[in-house]
This record gives sequence, structure tokens and C-alpha cells, in this order.
Amino acid sequence: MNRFEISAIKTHEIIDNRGTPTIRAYVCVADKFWGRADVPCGSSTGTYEAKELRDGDSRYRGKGVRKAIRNIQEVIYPRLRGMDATRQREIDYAMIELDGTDDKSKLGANAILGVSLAVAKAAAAACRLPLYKYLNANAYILPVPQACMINGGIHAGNDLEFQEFCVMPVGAESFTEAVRMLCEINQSLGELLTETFGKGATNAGEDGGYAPPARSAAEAMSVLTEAVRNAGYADRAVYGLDVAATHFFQKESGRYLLEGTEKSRKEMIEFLGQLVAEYPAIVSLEDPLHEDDFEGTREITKALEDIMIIGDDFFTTNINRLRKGVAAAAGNAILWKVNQIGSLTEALDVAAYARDHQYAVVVSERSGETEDDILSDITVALNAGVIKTGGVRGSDRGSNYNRFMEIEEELGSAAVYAGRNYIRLP
Ligand code: 2PG
Ligand code: MG
Repeated sequence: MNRFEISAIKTHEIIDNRGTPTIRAYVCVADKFWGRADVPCGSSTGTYEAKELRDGDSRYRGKGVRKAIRNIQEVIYPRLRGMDATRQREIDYAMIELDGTDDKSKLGANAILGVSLAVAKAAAAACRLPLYKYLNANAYILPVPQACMINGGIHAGNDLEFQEFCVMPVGAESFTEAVRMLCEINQSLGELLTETFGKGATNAGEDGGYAPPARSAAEAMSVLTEAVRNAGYADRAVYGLDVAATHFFQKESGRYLLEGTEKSRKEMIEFLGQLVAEYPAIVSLEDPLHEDDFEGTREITKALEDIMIIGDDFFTTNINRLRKGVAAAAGNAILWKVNQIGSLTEALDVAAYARDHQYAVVVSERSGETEDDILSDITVALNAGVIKTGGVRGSDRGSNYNRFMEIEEELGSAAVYAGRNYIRLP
């Protein structure tokens, strides 16, 4: 037997942090080394994402993943059995061919991704390397967390339209210190929200941020910046917002329903320009306009030239959409979510293309996550400058923070925290 030969694949249906089923895939190499990976899942998904396969029957209100699991066992495993697990590209393309659709809807992007990630983990185990080192021998950057502190949009039961108000502790000396800052800010914000809005204000949103009954983006920014000041970190933190504009854009009228008024594209750009002028520590805006507005995204990228304009629903980690964005000079950063495209190889290709065209790579969790911490290893392997991994509460988020700290310690003096160089990496 080849020492990297895939000798078994197993799967379970598990639940994520929302009690929604997802796939846990295990791949075995040479009857000895197992790799395990869980598949994440979004709730504010972009139209152009690869499609996960759900059962659509009465179990779990249609959300079961038994069909996708059957596809792994009956279609994918027979094809991959005996293949060399270190040949990630060949394996991923074998699955893409088996599926045969553009959006992985036949076998399910969730089925393909679970196996793709577990193959990488198993191959790393067989090489006796941590995953980040297996994927990149020159992995050394620890990213700045863009940590969600206040949730709104469809990720929270409040009236804020914007989905995430995040803190980036760029002034920390290390990732480990960044985590401490975030935890202290999180506590300081909890106290301030209770004082300002009453005790219900500390309920959690989907990314582990608070979901206070604030009524405007400016009000959310005001309370967040005050909490950061109270924690003593005003000059060491900057802010990133996930506007997630697709989800409050009204297709029929072509307008954005925001803070009680309908706004045109031009008014949205003005609104965001004013917010950034009022809070100059905002350095990053994600999906400032809806997912199909290439022209508007080009305009806002030009108008707010110092701001990182990230495409999430806008690019969906899809190289064709990114190519179109690059050609139109729309955005200057891509949100990188491996399940939006559905295989590790394609996602790594998108990151390489982004970098070749001077687009920053911002790695991201999904709102639906498990305790799996694989994203940390992949982020370090990418030497990415920023990661969006939610707030600091809950093991679905904490697992990644903890893994980054572990990697930082393991890398020792080779580790570099991206800090203020999160776009132009050292
Ligand atoms: C986003 C993500 C993560 P979801 O919009 O950036 O916060 O949300 O996974 O629900 O798409
Ligand atoms: Mg987003």
C-alpha cells in the first residue's frame, strides 16, 4: 500500500451551533492516519454560492444531510479509494468531475467540501505535520481578527440593518494579546450596553456579537467606540463593518431600506461616506452594496480609496466573479469562505488570483460553525492578514481563537502578527 493511499472515508450527520445538521467527514490514509473536518454553513448566503445538498424531508425540517452523506459513501469514496491523499488538486477535481454541475448541486458542495478538507487533514497527519505547515512550509503570519462585537441584519433580532460591527485590535503585539484585548472589550461593551439599553441588550447574535436594540449604525458605532475607550484600547483598535447590503436591498424598487428611508445607490455611498467620516477608525466595509452591483462597487471603491472594500456575497469566493470584479476595479479585498466554492483547491486558487491582482484576502467563518478549528490552520497557511471569526463567546468561535494562539506559540519567534500591516503584509 502507498503510504498516502486513501483507505477509508467515514461520515456522520452532526449539528452545528444553530442545531442545524451538517457533515462531519473522516478520511483515512494508509489504514492509519485519520483527518476529520466539519462543514460550515451560512445564513446570509450569496446567490452565487456553491449549493449544499439538504434532504428536504420531514427530519430537521428538511435540513438533514443524509443524501449528501450517501453521495460521499456511494459515489465519492469508490472514486477516491486508493488515490494519493497528498494530491489534493487531483482529488478535488475528481470530485468536481463526478458532480458535473457548475454549483456542485448534484453531489452537494457540503459533501465535496467535507471530503476535500478531511483529505488535507489526513495527508498532513500522514506527513506528521500540523495542517498549516503541511499546506505551506513558509506559513508565519498570524492574522488580525476582525471580531464581531455587535450583530444586526438577519443575524440578530434587532432593528440594525448592518450585519456586523467588528473590532480589529491592530495595535496588539501578538495574536494572543489581541485575544485578550477583544475579551476585555467584549466585557466592557456588555456593561455599557446594559447601562444604555437594559439587560436584554446583551443577547447574542449569530456571529457571537451582542444584539442590542440600537436603531442606527451611528448609534451602534457610538456605543462600540465608547466601550473600546472604556477598555483602554482606543488607539490600538480599528473597526470593520459587514454592511451585507444584499439582505436589505429591495429588488422590486432597486432601493435599500435603511434606517426608515429608501436609499438609492448614490445615497448609500453617501451614507457610508458620512459614517466613515464620522468614525475615521472604520477601515473596512464588506458588501457595501448589493451582490450584483459591480458599477456601484467600483464607484465606492474609488470614492473611499483608503477603505478596504470587501466582496463577500459579491464575489462568493468564485474566480469568475473575482475576475469580473478585478476587470471593473470593484472592491479591493475578497472575503474568503471555503464553503462558498466547495473545495480547498478552488478556494486556494481564488486566494492566489486575488493576491496577484492586489486584492487583500480576508478569511471568514460562516455563521453556522462547529467546534472544528480547521480555519485557523488554513488562514495561517494562506499568510492572510485578516480573519473574520465572530465574537469571542462560544466554542464555535473560541475554538479558532484558541487554535491561533496555539499556532502562535508553536511558531515561536518565526510568528509575525499582521497588526497594522494587515493589508501590506511584512
Ligand atoms: C458573512 C457571514 C459570516 P453567513 O456574511 O460574512 O458572518 O455570514 O455565514 O451567514 O453568510
Ligand atoms: Mg458578509
